[in-house]
Amino acid sequence: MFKKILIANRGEIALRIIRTCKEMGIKTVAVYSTADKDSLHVRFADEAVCIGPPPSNQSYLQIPAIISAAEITNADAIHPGYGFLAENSKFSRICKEHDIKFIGPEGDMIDRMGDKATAKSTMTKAKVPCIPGSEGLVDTVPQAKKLAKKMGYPVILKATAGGGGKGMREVWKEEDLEDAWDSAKAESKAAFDNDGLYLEKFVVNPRHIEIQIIGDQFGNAAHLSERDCSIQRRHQKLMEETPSPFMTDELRKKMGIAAVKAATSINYEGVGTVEFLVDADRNFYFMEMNTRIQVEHPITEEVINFDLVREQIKVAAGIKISGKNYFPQMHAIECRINAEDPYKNFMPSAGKITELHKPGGHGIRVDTHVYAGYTIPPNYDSMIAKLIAIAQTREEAIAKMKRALKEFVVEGPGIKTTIPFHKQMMREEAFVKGDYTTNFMDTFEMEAKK
Ligand code: MV4
Repeated sequence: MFKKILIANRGEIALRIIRTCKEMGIKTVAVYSTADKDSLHVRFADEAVCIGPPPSNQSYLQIPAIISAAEITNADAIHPGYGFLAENSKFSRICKEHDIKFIGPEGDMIDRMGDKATAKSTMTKAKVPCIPGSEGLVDTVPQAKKLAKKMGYPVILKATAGGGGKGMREVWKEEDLEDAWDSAKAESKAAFDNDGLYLEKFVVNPRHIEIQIIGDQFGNAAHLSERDCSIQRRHQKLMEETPSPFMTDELRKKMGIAAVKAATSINYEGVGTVEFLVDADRNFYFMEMNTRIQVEHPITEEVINFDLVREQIKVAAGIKISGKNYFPQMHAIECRINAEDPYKNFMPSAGKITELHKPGGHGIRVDTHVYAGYTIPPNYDSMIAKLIAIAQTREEAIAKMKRALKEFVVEGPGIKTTIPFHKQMMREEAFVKGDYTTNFMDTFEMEAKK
């Protein structure tokens, strides 16, 4: 097992990883930017190294500074968390060159799944159901038009380097294809310096359901059931739940088998997520694979009683998995509490938290790095806490979440949070019925403040 892990991240996920390391008897090294000098991950780690000024491209994304910090402190592994360098193939390779274990897949695996057209053709070959569309990239507008005509509109153009909706365009009729092509190409060139596009049939009103998987270094893989992440706004997830209210035992088995096939076909090592789109008839299609621990991993942990970070560290250290699949025994819902004003288009707010009360009690988990007196820096993402409610049934989980949201107090000059949004969600008819798709937020409006 590793003796010392450097955590190349900040915020709640850095704390989350440090906690598991402590339980495993592994020493920890925090890295931090000057904006985070008073952060809990710095205080809770055994050692801490300042790696630069507040902007992340000068600190949390500075590979040389992070590698130096690992070498100075004699860390034998680096956990990248999520975001920042978590899916950076170059970083994974550089860690390896320095004899530091990157807790995640090898560089080539990250590249293969990071290029969406390559990932898709890999999965097509492995017989994982994929959305009908081009085989690999499309080179010209006439080619795209020909294929779209054959499949029928609507179609969608996607950047192969994309993800998160960048460089993506829906096309509903042939006359709109050329403009969509030009703007998708320009956008992906600017964002990723890669303008490769592929084309798919557009799935109308789908659900986003992802399967958590784990693979070891010996070719074994297993699934840990699904998370429903359909409630998103501008490709940012707002809340997640498991099991999905749309799921059936039969569909879970089928999607689980497909996700395990996806993982074993590429000899996947580490924890990962296979994202699927599910249509109204419960057809499911591979969309993307994430090669990292995800923000929403705690809901899976809570319904299967399994520490994903612990198992992630174990497989990175070369320990075999049992290979058994896990099925939900409970219901869990996560609300992402962001420092954003839901009454003002989710505009980010930063500043000092002067008053904080975290909810607790039976079936409530709060993953957060904030405390009373903490100043939210403006440099990073706005998530300040994940509030998770766990119960025997979905109805009880909603009741617990409602109760916990009412207990949660985050106050400070100018600080707004998404707590009022989540309170309203817990009363929304479509949510309460579990009858929602990725289009849910398109028509959502905040009720007037009382
Ligand atoms: C799609 C789709 C419909 N049909 N592909 C959005 C981000 C990227 N990961 C893929 N996305 C989508 N791909 C086809 N063929 C609809 C979306 C999509 C979406 C997917 C998951 C969650 C939220 C979404 C919001 C808008 C569009």
